[in-house]
This record gives sequence, structure tokens and C-alpha cells, in this order.
Amino acid sequence: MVDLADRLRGFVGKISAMVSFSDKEIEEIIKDLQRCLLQADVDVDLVFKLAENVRKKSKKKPEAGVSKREYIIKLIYDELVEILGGKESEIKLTPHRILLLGLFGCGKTTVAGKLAYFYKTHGLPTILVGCDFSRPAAFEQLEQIAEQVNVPVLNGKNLKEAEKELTGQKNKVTIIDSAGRDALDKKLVKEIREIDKIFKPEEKYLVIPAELGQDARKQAEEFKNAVNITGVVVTRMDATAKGGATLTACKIADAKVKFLGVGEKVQDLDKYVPERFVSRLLGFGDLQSLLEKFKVQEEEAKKVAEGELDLNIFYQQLVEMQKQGSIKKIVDMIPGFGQLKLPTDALDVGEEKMKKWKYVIDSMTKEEKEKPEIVKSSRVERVSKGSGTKVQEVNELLSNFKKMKKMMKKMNPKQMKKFRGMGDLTKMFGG
Ligand SMILES: Nc1nc2c(ncn2[C@@H]2O[C@H](COP(=O)(O)OP(=O)(O)OP(=O)(O)O)[C@@H](O)[C@H]2O)c(=O)[nH]1
Ligand SMILES: [Mg+2]
Repeated sequence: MVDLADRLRGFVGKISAMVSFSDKEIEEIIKDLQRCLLQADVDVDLVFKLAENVRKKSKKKPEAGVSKREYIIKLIYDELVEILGGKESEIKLTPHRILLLGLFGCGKTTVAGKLAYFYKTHGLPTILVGCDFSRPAAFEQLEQIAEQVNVPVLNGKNLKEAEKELTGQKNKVTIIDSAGRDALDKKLVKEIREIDKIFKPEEKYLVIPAELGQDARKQAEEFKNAVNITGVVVTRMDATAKGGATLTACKIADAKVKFLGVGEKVQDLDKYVPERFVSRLLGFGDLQSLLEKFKVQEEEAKKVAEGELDLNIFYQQLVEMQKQGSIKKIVDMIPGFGQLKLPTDALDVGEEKMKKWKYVIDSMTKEEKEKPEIVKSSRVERVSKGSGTKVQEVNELLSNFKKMKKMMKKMNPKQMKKFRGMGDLTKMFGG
């Protein structure tokens, strides 16, 4: 079994070194990615679906300011996040009850201690409850762990007695350790249902060892059907190369992974965040700056959608509009725009003027670019001198900026969306 992280890191390195991205080259990237994932034991259907998505989306032109390389890497990143769980799932940080379930030796008791440590360090009082009546020395093991974490433990009581003692402890996160078995047989289901009925835990986490790989899917599905689990904890992520496959298997089973066990110590528990996991898989450092770039663009897109405009965005929009031809033509194609009486003529700017405006904008301070309304008299003169343009040209830019801003304010959200969707203005902001 090949470690997914090692493979993917090499893979991103390869993309980084590529010079061009023709269809043929992109196909090679996809083949490479498929190979990485299959060698790491990821489900075949899932791998093919991912490949198809990448193939389809890679045909799209990247937004302005984003290179094809960055676009492809981000695309692969997004697809990987999706198959590894998608959106981060929430962890309750209020008192509640958690029941830990799973087969023999999957790591339940260890996870009980780790969760107690986790909640304790989040400032929540915590109690451990031992409900493994079959394994010899199960209670001693839990007691040792409780002592180590320094939390109280309720051990060896029959279920009803234990529940009675817990009624006065509603302010605590209550973590219930249960017995393992070779398989999810009738006896285990019955036992879990009984614990469930008496304690009524809000969360029921299936504990799965990472070395299960694809088999995690069947196990998660079985436990989901039998006892309605609310989440999964994947343990021993540090000890196998199959972790990625296990996580994707949980996604196929539609079981949300909440935590990862990454070692034997009580501190070795991570909240599972698919985005963070994938960033690490791909080699965190490089990707982070790339993601920052996309984030800035998303924020700009949001600003534009809300009718907020600064000179940087204005300029990029103009560049994009010139590429599309006449803005008037674009606008005329959108129903309802005629009545808005938009000053579109003023925005059809020639190449020469665009160059000059670029110099003008480059001569402004960051604050001036963000709030062009402060650029008046003496500032206009300074900018004009600095950029080697006429005062009149600076004023013209400022006046056009104002017009565009006004125009965007007039649009309703539906028109804005349509406008953006037409390959115009804000296409490059990823809207
Ligand atoms: N390396 C590593 N080992 C772990 C991790 N989690 C658990 N283990 C080890 O896995 C073994 C089994 O853990 P337990 O917590 O006893 O498992 P269990 O599910 O309670 O076992 P039963 O009660 O017998 O069903 C122990 O040796 C743990 O130290 C982990 O994240 N990383
Ligand atoms: Mg145990």
C-alpha cells in the first residue's frame, strides 16, 4: 500500500513543473491522480467519478489573474476535499452524551480518554462511563485513563444504576465506553440498543481503525442501519497508509468523520477537517498561499455582488469587459436593463485610455484605491504628476468609477447574477 500523502505530494510537484496544459497534458494529470488514489486503496467508482469531474471542469477558462496551473490544482484540491468528506462537520462544545461503539480493539477505550482530554481542554467538565462488561480488566483500563486525564469515572455499575448516578451530572460531557465484538452480531446490536435506550446519548460515534481502508464503508453502513450512528472516529491514522481510503469509504457510507486518532497518547486526537487534511496531503505550504489567493478573489466577488467597488476591482472589470466587446451589447442582452438607463457608453474605454488609467491607479495609495472618493484636488494633482497623466484624465477615471458604482447599486440581485453569469464583469471573481 502506498501512502496517499507521499504520492500526492509528488504529483503536485509534477504539476508545478509543467509548462503547458493542453488537453493531452491534463489527461495525463488525471491519469496520474487516478493512479495515486487507486494505489492508496480508494474506491474505484469514486476515483472514476472524481476523474470525470476534473476532466469536465478543467475545460473551463480560469478566472482573470489565475493561471491554468493554479486553477487545476485548486480544482483537484476541491474534488479531493469532496471525496474525503466535504464540509467540516460540527463538534458540540456544550455538555452532552457520547456513546462509543465499535468492534474489538478498534480503539474505543483509548478514544474515550482522548475525548475526555479534548473536552477538558475546551473547558468542559467531563465524566467517563465504563459499559464494557465482557472484556477482562476493561474497567481498570478506563480507570487508568481517567486518572491520567484527571476526570471522574463511573465504572462497573449496571446500566440503570449508572443512569441514576448521572442524573446529577448533566453539566458534564459524558463519554460512554462500550464492549467490542468480532462482528456486529445480534448480541452486540441488542447490547448497544439497550445502552442507547437508557442513556439516550446525543452522539453515537462508531470507532473505526484506519487500516480498514475500503472495508470501512460496509462497517459504517451496517452500524448506521443497526444503531443509527451520528458520526465516526477513525483511529490509528498514524499507523497505516490506508487512512485516506478509510475516510473516503466513510464518505461513501454517508457517515461523518468527527475525529482522527493520530497516536497512542491522550493528546493524539484531531478534529477532522477535510480541507486541512487535503492541504496536508498535497503539501500544505504551497497550497496555502494559493488558497489565500482564491480567498481574496472570493471576497472581491462578494464585494462586487453587494455592489461594493474599489478601484482595483473596477480596473479588472474594465479589462474583462474590453475582452468581451462592447459593454452596451452585453447589457442590452439582459432583460430589464434597458429601463435602468445605465451609463454604459462611458465604460466602453479604448486601449490607450486603459493604459493611462492603469498608471493612474498604480500611483495611488492603498487607501485611495479602496476609497477613491477621498481623491480630491491636491491628491488628484499628486496622482496626475506621479502617473505622468493629465489632471483631466485622473478626473475622468474617478468619474467613470463613480458611474460604474452607481450602475451596480441599481441592479437587483437577479440582474447582478445574470450580469455576472454572462462572462462579463465579475466572471474572474469566481461568482
Ligand atoms: N498508534 C495508534 N494506536 C492506537 C490509536 N488508538 C488506539 N490505539 C491502540 O489500539 C489498541 C486498542 O485500543 P483500545 O482503546 O483498547 O481498543 P478498544 O476498542 O477499546 O478494544 P476492546 O475494548 O478490546 O474492544 C491499543 O493498543 C491502543 O493503544 C491511535 O490513534 N494510534
Ligand atoms: Mg475497550
